[in-house]
Amino acid sequence: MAFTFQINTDVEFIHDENLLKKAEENKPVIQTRKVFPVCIAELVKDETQLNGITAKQSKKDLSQLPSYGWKRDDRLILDFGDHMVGKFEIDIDQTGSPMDAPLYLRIKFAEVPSELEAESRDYNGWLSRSWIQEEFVHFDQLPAKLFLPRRYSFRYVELKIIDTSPKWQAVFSNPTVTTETSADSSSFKPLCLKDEKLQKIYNVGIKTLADCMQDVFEDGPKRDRRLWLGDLRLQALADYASFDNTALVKRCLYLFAGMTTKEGKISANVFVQPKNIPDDTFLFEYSLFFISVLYDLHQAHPDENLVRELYPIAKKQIDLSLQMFDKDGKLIPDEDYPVFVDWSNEFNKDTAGQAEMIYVLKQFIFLAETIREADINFYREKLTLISRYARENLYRSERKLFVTGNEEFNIASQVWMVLAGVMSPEENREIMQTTIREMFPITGIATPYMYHHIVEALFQAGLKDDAVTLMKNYWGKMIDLGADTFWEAFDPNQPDYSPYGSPIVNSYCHAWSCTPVYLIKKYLTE
Ligand code: RAM
Repeated sequence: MAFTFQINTDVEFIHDENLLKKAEENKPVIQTRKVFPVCIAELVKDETQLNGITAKQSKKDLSQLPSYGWKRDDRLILDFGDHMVGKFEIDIDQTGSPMDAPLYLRIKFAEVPSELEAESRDYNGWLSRSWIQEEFVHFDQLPAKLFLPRRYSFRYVELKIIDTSPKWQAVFSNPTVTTETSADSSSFKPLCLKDEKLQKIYNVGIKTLADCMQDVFEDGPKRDRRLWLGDLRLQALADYASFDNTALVKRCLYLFAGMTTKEGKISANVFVQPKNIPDDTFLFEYSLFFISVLYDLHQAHPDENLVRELYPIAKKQIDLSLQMFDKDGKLIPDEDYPVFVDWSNEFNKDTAGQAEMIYVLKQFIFLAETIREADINFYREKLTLISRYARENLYRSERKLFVTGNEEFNIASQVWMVLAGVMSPEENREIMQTTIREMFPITGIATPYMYHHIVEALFQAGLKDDAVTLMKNYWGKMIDLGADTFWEAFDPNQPDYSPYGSPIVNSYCHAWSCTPVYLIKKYLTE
């Protein structure tokens, strides 16, 4: 894992108030719902489940909750039965002698059971420990209502009694979550699939997407809780295949379009609280994917006016990226504007980046044609040049694979060149068949983001069975390990792997993993 922080505080941004007003006009209504736990749970060891831990129903009966007294070191784990995003409250009283000391409580929210076993003091990862969903509260008087104003992402809530006093115990009642989402399920009809495993994958994908649909398409409701362009692209595709909330996609496009750098570059992510703020992080293809999101939206719901309105911003991304290609059409990577492709930095990304440019340039030319732009020959010529460079210099016909960097052959190069449609359909098929033969089972990839692109490339190359098998082996395995929503990171070869060294900061409901919703609808039902 080697995604690194960027600090670019000297970058100047512009705020286009006209575009940001449109982002505001497309602000979604947040739907709320009251949800109650399904049982009191306890943790048990289970090697078949994530990190070797699962939660099972306790002998304590939830309906009797107000009759139980809780003392020092007791742990009450409430299981809400499914993944929740929302605000938690519970009534607290006491039983026994008068309250001769305060109640001191620790409250933990966990998306998966193993988060409850991890102690925050042991966390030493590179991501902020402030993401750990844990609070400490004192109550000087009871009865009282505990209402936590923060929105949490969880299935389990643990109330650990740090102390009462030997004379009295705490009593809990009415635990409730008010869930929040901007996904409107009322008019959405989920797919019914014959294949049971695919149906489960699809259902969990829908839940993942819905829980990430908030004021913007968040990447993860636990973390980072913001709008990332790379995640948005995939969420929007899954959204058209399900809830079809186009206003939310438009809102996100306007947010990125309304806050570029002075030179016109789009940030990799933006914040919308306490006000609209672009992050000072830039990724080569995340900026370019602004074009892909606009293209995909236009495919799903043609809107020439929107394309015309956002075209200058789209064009700027292409123009800035074209400056990174030499006269032969070769991408010269810039470490200040890195090609992302995947979190791993253990492989060379130059060829994948070259392919991503081709992929987006084609979409850009389509958009330019849509609005009858006069001056697009320049871009057509660039597309020819960059594609020719890929075919003539990066393709090794004797191996039926693309090379990258210093004679390296990796999976990302093949996948992105296939998605970019650089070679003929027959050659694409050969490339993916060679990839399966030489690079499967996949190693060193831990993001559903990269797995998504591998599966889609298999579908595009006509290898439907292989695509379905990979989808089942990857997303299906998360379900086997207990997933209610799909995870930010998962390496099937080492299921316990966390990019941060501890599950407590992993996001177990992460947007870029919801794509089976799109893949199943597009490639298996249409
Ligand atoms: C992480 C998040 C986000 C992703 C970036 C690149 O911070 O998981 O979803 O897009 O990496």
